[in-house]
Amino acid sequence: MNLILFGPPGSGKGTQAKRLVDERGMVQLSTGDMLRAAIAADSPMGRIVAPIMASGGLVPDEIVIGLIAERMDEADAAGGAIFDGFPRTLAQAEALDGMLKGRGSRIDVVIRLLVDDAALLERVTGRFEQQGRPDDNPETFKTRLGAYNAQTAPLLPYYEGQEKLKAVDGMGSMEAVSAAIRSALETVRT
Ligand code: B4P
Repeated sequence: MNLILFGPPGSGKGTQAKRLVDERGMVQLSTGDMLRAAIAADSPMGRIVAPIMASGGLVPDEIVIGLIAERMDEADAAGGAIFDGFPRTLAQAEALDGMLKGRGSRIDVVIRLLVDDAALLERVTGRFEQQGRPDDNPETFKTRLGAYNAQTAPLLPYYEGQEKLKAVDGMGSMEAVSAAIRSALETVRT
């Protein structure tokens, strides 16, 4: 099964992706984690993306599409992938569909995590205080939420048109959200 975890920044995509990996043995493909690893390694690409991420903007499509393309073999080997934080633009969604089609595969379901803006701010502020991730400060968070609303939320009709979208209440505890995702996945035919 290939699934997309979809939602605004701080909605719990990464948190739930890791739980799904533990439960189902799928592979997590997180563009956010890949970009942070490139920054930590101080690679040429990391140096390009660091200021973009720190400002709360989206990294150029060609960079994140390239990162996902490099990791598609892992998804094949694991029998499916959890796309976490990707796609975030229509160009990324179309590229992903093309890559999967070329491998005789497809997205089976898009899980949309519903969390209100006040709870998002509370979560990322909490993480900022604990971990100091530069893009979690309240000002940058506003930019990230703006990017989500302007560039990523317009993908919802794309997946609705493909009848792949399932909304899940993301406001509960991590366990409650995992349980809701589990029930949503039970209804997916692959
Ligand atoms: P990401 O790394 O994808 O980060 P995110 O959207 O903030 O996080 P996520 O929704 O995964 O939240 P998490 O589980 O961590 O992106 C970071 C940046 O990378 C972007 O702004 C962009 O610049 C760049 N980028 C990444 N992918 C890109 C792409 N495809 N195209 C262009 N640019 C891209 O949870 C957040 C916090 O909430 C944590 O502290 C967690 O513990 C807490 N939490 C989670 N679930 C909770 C729950 N149920 N209750 C209470 N707290 C909870």
